[in-house]
Amino acid sequence: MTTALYFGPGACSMAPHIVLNEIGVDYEPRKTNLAEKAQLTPEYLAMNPKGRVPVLLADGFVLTEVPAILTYLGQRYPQANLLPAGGEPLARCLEWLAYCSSTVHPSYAHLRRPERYSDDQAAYPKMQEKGEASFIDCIGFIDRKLEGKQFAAGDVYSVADAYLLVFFGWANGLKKFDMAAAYPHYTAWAKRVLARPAVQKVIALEGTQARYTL
Ligand SMILES: N[C@@H](CCC(=O)N[C@@H](CS)C(=O)NCC(=O)O)C(=O)O
Repeated sequence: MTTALYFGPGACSMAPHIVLNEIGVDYEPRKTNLAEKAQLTPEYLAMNPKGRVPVLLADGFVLTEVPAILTYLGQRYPQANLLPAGGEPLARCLEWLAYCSSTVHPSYAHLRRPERYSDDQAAYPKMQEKGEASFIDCIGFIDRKLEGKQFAAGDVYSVADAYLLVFFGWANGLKKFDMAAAYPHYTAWAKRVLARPAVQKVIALEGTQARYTL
């Protein structure tokens, strides 16, 4: 079975997209136009009934959910050294993956996808306002946690860094603040991550340069 990744440009699927490029594995990038609801076609839903990206096709099975895909790829390709082997570094890496998917991403979704959370359109503005505020709180938390750190899980770059870059881009894309002034530690870390050739390759492939220009 061909290895393939269904991704939406700039979406959370960018994290596994970066990881596939870091590993250097042969894969097919399958661009999915979320605005045109390509993730809701009968063919797509037959593959992933959740109607979301990312989807990884690899080793004869279909895998969804960013933390699962990142952990799978990290373990599957140990030579790439993208998942710490154990102890506190592995625990920290998994701690970040859980925080990103359970807290950071849903807060932003309240801003961008209020229809997921209420059928009452009158409730959207307040929900979006709170979602954005919660998301910005998360960005502040990430900034403080990255102070004095080379990478998220310790001294070595890992799958957690690929995931955290997604939210850096989303925060920068809000155009509400100067990231370097408001979030100096997150920005210093982002500069290290953005210097990686695999990361630049994915940004070019997805066409998201505007969000990652500092
Ligand atoms: N918990 C899922 C979230 C996936 C998700 O919400 N993906 C978004 C893009 S960031 C999506 O596919 N949105 C399309 C839609 O809501 O229709 C994961 O971690 O993979």
